[in-house]
Amino acid sequence: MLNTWVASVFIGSVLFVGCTNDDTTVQESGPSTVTGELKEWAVSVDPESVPAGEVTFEITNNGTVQHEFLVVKTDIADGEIPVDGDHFSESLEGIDVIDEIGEFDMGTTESLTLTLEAGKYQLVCNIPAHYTAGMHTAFVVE
Ligand SMILES: [Cu+2]
Repeated sequence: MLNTWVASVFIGSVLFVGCTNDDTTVQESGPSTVTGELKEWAVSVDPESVPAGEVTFEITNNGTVQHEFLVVKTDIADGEIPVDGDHFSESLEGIDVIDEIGEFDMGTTESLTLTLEAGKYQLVCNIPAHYTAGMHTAFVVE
């Protein structure tokens, strides 16, 4: 019964898109916003999973040096992407770098909006030595 109800709400929101922005009951299937932080040496985001579709990452560099933010689709376990020297190759088999926020300054926030399909992801910084130092976190799109 609940599934039928959710489906009809969703269909209704598609038919009347733009007219029902105050309807919070469709929030789970709508665009998602993920806020996150980069610092030495960690990546943290909230929430850690979102429904498939449009996702906006709002990422703040709270570190003391520049960092970057890569969205990587991969089934490889968090932190286990094989590195070649001090970082991993972004054309490595088994990973798909969907997009990135290039290196940006400490104390600033950058945003990145993507359409993500279901799967396992890692959110990482691949500046030399940063990934192996701990700048990665698992992320799931359902
Ligand atoms: Cu970094």
